[in-house]
Amino acid sequence: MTVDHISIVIPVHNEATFLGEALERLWEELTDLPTPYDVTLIENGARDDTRLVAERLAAMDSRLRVLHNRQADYGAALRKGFLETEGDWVVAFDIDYFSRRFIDQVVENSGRADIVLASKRDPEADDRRTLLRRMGTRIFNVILRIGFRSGVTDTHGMKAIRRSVIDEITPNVISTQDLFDTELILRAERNGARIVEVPAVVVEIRPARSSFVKRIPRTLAGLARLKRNLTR
Ligand SMILES: Nc1nc2c(ncn2[C@@H]2O[C@H](COP(=O)(O)OP(=O)(O)O)[C@@H](O)[C@H]2O)c(=O)[nH]1
Ligand SMILES: [Mg+2]
Repeated sequence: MTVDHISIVIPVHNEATFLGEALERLWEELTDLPTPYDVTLIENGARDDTRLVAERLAAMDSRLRVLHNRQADYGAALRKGFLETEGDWVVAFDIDYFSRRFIDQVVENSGRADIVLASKRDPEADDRRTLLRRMGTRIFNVILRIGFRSGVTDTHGMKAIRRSVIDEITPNVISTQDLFDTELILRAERNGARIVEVPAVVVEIRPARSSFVKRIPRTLAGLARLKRNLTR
């Protein structure tokens, strides 16, 4: 059980009106966390004042930093956050989905894991999202298991990754958007990384904003591309 410093990275996009309240909740969750930590928001492609709001909040709080890119891309934001932080463990959260319990589980498992995943498919998970989204998670996982012979049950939730794995694997990842982290985990798994899954409790603190249905064709095309790349 050795974690020296946790870097929390959170991609944000068009979150100007939600950011202040969400960060209040995050600070509350992190109260008395014994492990030193910092939080990095990575904003890209926002059409609202997300960047301004984020920078204003960061100016008042030494725990918080903001990174920025022009093009809207969730995966590119994660990549930047992973590469431009320094903690020996990186934890990836969404701005509407994070938990202190998960960080405690990361610390507890750090002696036997290189990656810790919060799995919505764990038998003890409590996933309170809509039926459509839960079905999507299930189908996505069947594709990973059968199409990619992966043993993990969920690559899309909260995750923590050891710095050495990030340094080794990230340069090879080509997927962007929502497949970036999936590819990183699949590659790490093939590389022998020790992956521990813990049950997720998913209660999003606001309704999902991105269209689930619109994401399907892009995700399927991305998976086909990934399959070709990984078998090459
Ligand atoms: N930097 C960045 N963050 C994004 C982008 N799209 C979504 N996000 C962030 O990713 C997280 C998940 O987005 P959300 O809309 O809740 O999607 P969900 O996966 O359907 O719940 C939130 O923190 C968003 O602000 C993007 O294009 N760029
Ligand atoms: Mg969400």
